Amino acid sequence: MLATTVDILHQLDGENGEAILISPSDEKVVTKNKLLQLFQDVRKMPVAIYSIVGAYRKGKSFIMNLFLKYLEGVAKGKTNNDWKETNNTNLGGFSWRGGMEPNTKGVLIYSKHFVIKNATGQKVAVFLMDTQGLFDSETSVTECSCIFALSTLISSVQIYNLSQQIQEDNLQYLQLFTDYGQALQKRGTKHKNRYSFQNLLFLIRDWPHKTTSYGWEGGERMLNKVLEVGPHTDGGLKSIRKYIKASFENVSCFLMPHPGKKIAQREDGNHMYVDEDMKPEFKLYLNALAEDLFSPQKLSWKKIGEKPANGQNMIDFISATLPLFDPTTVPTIGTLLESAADLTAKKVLADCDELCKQEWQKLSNSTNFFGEEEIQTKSMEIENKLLEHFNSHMLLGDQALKAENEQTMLEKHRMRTSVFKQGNTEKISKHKEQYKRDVEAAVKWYRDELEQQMNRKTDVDRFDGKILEKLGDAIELKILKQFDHTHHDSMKIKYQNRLKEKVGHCFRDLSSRIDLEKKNAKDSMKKLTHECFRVFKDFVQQTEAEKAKKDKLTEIYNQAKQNAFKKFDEESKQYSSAFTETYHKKLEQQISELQNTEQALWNAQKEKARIRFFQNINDAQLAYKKKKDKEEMRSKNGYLNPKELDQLHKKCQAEAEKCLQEKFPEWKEEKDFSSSLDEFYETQYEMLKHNNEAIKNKIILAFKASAVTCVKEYNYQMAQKILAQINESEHTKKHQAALDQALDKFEKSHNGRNLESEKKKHRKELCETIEKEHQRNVETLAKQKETSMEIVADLRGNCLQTYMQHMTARLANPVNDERFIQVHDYSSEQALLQYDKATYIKDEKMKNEMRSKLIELIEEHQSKMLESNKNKQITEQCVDDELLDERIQKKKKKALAGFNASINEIAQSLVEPFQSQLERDLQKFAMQIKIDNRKKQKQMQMFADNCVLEIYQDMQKKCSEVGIAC
Ligand SMILES: Nc1nc2c(ncn2[C@@H]2O[C@H](COP(=O)(O)OP(=O)(O)OP(=O)(O)O)[C@@H](O)[C@H]2O)c(=O)[nH]1
Ligand SMILES: [Mg+2]
Repeated sequence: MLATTVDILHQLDGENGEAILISPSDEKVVTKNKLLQLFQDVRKMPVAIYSIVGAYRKGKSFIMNLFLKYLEGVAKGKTNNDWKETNNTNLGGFSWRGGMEPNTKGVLIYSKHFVIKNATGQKVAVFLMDTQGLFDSETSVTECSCIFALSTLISSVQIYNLSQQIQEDNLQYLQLFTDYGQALQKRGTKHKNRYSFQNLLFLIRDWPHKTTSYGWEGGERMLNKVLEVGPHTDGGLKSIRKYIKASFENVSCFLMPHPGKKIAQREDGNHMYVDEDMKPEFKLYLNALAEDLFSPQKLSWKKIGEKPANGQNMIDFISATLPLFDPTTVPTIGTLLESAADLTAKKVLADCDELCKQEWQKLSNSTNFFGEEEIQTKSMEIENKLLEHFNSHMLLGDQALKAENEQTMLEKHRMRTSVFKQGNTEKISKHKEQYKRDVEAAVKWYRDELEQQMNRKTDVDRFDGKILEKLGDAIELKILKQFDHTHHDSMKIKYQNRLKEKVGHCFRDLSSRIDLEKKNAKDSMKKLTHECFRVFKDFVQQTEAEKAKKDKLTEIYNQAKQNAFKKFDEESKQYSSAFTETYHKKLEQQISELQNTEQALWNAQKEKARIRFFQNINDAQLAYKKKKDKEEMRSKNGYLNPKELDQLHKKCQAEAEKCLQEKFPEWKEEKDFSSSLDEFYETQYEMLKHNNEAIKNKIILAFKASAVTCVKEYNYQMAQKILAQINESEHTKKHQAALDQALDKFEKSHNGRNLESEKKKHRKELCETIEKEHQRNVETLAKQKETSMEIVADLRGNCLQTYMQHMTARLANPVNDERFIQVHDYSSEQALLQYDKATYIKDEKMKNEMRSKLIELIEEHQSKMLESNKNKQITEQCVDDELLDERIQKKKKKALAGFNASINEIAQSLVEPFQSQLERDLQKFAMQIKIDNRKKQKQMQMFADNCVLEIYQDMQKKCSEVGIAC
């Protein structure tokens, strides 16, 4: 049994560690204290525990002490072989010694840990564990199993210390111990590692075969060979190997050379350590092994539940594990024979179970399902096979053991049978579930696929039932084919039918959904069409007044239509144009029908209104004309300035519109009506303007005619005055009076309203004309005066000539003075009488002046004649009076003839232009003023006479210039 006390087996030389016994027999407190002592300092640090186990007296404690030495050396900074201090003969930590007697007792952990960083730099507390040697005569298989199992459970690395080779029994024991450990582990721990144990190192001591190199390399070769499962490997061995591989996370092997005789053959109790005693080869591989085992790369920490265990975890874990190995309750294992029998039984049972498992597995692997009877038959068959195998292999052990194991085997078989049954049932239900899932998946796929494909269709195709049917059939065919291909058992038909049924449901569901969708779509389109039509109607109604007023019917309809279709397009976006086309057309038709009806109605109304308008427009026009006539009457057909004319037109227009408004108030709302009235207004206004213009022309003509009349009258008056041979101042007075009279008459002839400028213009022209006439008259008067003086001079000359003739005639012969005075008086009287008789000289003043002058001349001639008479008296014989008379008469005749010829010639040339001028004027007067022709002619005659007089006077003057006496 394991040691029950804490033994400080060996105190290292001066070192501060101790080997602490871990025993299940300890009180909990003791164990706790020991564990605290061990792991107190590394409660939070991952822990690695290196354990060694194996047959007694094989150098386990020795090599663990060397590892301890190595670790301490490393801790002190020593490397390679330096750690083996040659002068130090102490090798301690764990108790070791030479001799045959077993030494180490129980499971011991060295209290001092060594902190080593692993490959990731994490600190790991390394502990070393030594165990009691196995297989000595005092240690039972149970104890061996406990030692092995406990140390393997606690450690992270288990070194299976073997001598010279790995024997089959080593493996069998290994299986036994690990099996035992696993069984206890299962009992006690809740932690589940993938592997039961972590690292197993086969450390082969004293490796004798030189052909295989020491160390890891040889160890690996050795291990492969041992653990290899060949075709000829015994079934039991195979299972051991598999078992080992399956139980340990990592299995490795290291071949150690022999340490040398001095080490191997030391005396009993000798634990003196001399480095030189070890063969260099041994030292070399020892060093290599220590370096590798504790290298950061190979450092292996303890795992609990797959997690790194720290000191605290180890306290808990070991505390929980130790009670499993309580000697009073721990399961016992018999002797080796018993164990062998047990092992055999165990193996046979395991083989039978494996066989059983395989048999049932074959059936399980089959896709078929089995009924109750079928399973019973199969079970019997397998049982027979198992019994056969059991009887042929269960060679060790007594009958009781055999019977017991046979029962166990059969029990296990029954258990497996029921497991199979359960599995079969589960398989059936799983299969059913799978079928159900497959059916569901297929149905889902069918539904999704059908829906997706249908969703990709346009709404028209989507609503076409035939397309859905065709698609549904195609997809159904596809999934049934797939289903048929996937399943190959008796259930298939049933679930295929179920699939068909569900697919049918699915199809009907989608079909009815699409039908509903179609119905909804149609309904919503109908509703939309209706709403859009309402939009159209509302817009038309809202603009009713506008429509009537402005004749915007088409524009309004277009706008309303645009609004309606805009709404239609926006709200039917979700549908294709192919689907909405029908409704679009329907809306169009509705709108068109309404539009036509409205248009017809509107046309009728319009026509009615037109008829009414034209019935009333005549009255309006009449009202206009009446007003116009009235206004014209009021203005006495006088000329109107543009403003007045416009006002008149507007008044008339207002009258017309008033009339229209009374009879047909809606007339303004119709553009045609107002425009036709506008045309009338325009014509009327043009006529107004034309008439006004004619009035203006008439007035202007009247102005002109009046001016001409005034000029004529002026001329007439002035001609009278001129003929009367008035003097200049009188003439000026008369001119002013005649001018005033003419202007007064002109002024009175027309009031000149609205044509003041024209009147002024014509008045000015009149003044200018009269002024010209006046100037001419002044000239005429001046000429007349001149002519009168000439005439008077001529008269005076004639009278003087008469005097002279009388004198000459009576004084042909010289007379006495008396006679002379008589003759003179008589001649003078005759001359003056002649002078006074001349009535054509109107200028009395001038006539008197000339008379006095005549008298003066007569007196001059009297004195001359007196003198001549006297002279005659003296020269009586000098001149014949008759001859003189004759000569004078001849000259007179010649001059008169010349005068007459000259008169004729001059008169002809001067009168003609005046005559034509007169004719033109008369014609003009006759045409323009339509006055009494006869009166005009008379006036013209007077004028012509006057002109003839002027011509005569002018001619007289010319005659005098050329020396012709008139
Ligand atoms: N042949 C041989 N002997 C060794 C070796 N290592 C140590 N020894 C010797 O074996 C003897 C037993 O050493 P221990 O270390 O006490 O052996 P143990 O396996 O711990 O023995 P128990 O504690 O009784 O199980 C000592 O005399 C050692 O010198 C080795 O590798 N080969
Ligand atoms: Mg020992």
